Amino acid sequence: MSTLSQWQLRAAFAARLSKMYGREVPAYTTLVDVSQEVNEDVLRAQGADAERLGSISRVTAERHGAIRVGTPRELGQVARVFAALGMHPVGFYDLREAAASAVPVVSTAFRPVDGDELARNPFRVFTSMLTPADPRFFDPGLRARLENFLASRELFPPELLTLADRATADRGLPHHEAERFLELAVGAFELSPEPVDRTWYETLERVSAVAADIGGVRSTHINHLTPRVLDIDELYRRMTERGIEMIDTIQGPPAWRGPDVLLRQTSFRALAEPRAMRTPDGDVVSGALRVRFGEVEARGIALTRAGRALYDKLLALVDEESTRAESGASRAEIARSVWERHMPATEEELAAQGLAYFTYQVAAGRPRDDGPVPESVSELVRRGWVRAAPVVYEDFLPRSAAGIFQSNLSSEGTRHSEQQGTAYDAGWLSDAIGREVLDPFALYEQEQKRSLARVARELGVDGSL
Ligand code: OOG
Ligand code: NI
Repeated sequence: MSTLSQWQLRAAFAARLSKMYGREVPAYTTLVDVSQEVNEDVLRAQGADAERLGSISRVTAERHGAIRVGTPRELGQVARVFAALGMHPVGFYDLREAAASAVPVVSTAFRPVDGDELARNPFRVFTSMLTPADPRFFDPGLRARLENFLASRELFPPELLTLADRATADRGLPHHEAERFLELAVGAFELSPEPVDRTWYETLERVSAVAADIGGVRSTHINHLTPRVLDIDELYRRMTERGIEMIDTIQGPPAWRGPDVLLRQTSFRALAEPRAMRTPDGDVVSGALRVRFGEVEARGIALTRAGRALYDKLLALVDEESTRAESGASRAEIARSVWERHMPATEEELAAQGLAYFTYQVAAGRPRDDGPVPESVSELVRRGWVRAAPVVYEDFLPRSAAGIFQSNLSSEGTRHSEQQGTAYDAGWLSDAIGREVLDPFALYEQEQKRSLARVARELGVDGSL
């Protein structure tokens, strides 16, 4: 009897989720189709260069999803389901701080962590948890009602969790159990037909549309599923041409002449979806909610801590120059000019200044000079002994994430900023879910270091590079 390994489960889960979401939100299918057209065109125009940040088969299958849960307990259960798929919590994002309007959540991303696993299938899920204890959003009365409501619901059937734990322990599942596991896992993220209690939903909506989406219903659902595209500016143009109204910006780094770094994302608001509503008299009526949307992203090179600090500094500079904006230049134009002044414009410069991560490999057929082996990485690369390949950014950006949340909300919500927020951090999150939330920088660095150790070994260099 055949067994599905964890990556096979992950790939199957991502594919089935995609099929389900396409049924639920047809505009998602359009987005996937247009992304694929753009990717094929880029591949045709650029050849092998188009695959520097991932093979075309990886990029074509690549998706991230977003889900939202209410409690540490639910987050712990999500972590068990994703652990079965070889996905681990990486990074801590505090979206309560990252935007002007109210987003009462903290988040992490579940994803594969090692290179081979990412190459097989890089499926990741941005996962947010509501923060009812934060007094800036919830007064004590509402907090208590919300926590009671959340404690009484069950998002994941026990059978799903049992199968998940078995898959984790055995690193896979036999065929028929895999089938059952996938069915239950996809089902857990489907939109529920159960009527929504309208009064309760609206009470939470006054605080935040995200709070209502999470805590106003008795189930969870996938919020969006995001394909990866190789040219997001072109994608944006083609979607707009098709009459799909995109949000007015592409979040993240600007389009510019230098290397693509980190992550660029854009989105559109999905249409309202019919949802059954229960009125205060107990009648069930048809209503509509507009909470889900479409998003697309382009991924670039992972930046080091120093590179990220530079990115954050440039973001602040763009903000500052945009508020001054005497010239009437658009934010995108200002961003491009800021980047051209301050961001190194080649991969070599990014590497030399320690701003981005690369893996290194001894070049096949390198020039056979008789001199001693160069001792620095940059010299090895310059003289053709070693080749550098950029490490792709596998994570998210808090400011962009908050922008994505925000641009798709119909109301601003309320946040009482005079109050002190509850403190959450990666350590708190690790304790809450009973698993270590990994540091993304450490993961990239480890990959770079491993490749350098291999190069040193192959070239017979003493010590490390
Ligand atoms: C998550 C928003 C963040 C991204 O790609 O940055 C996100 C959500 O809406 O639940 O998905
Ligand atoms: Ni997203």
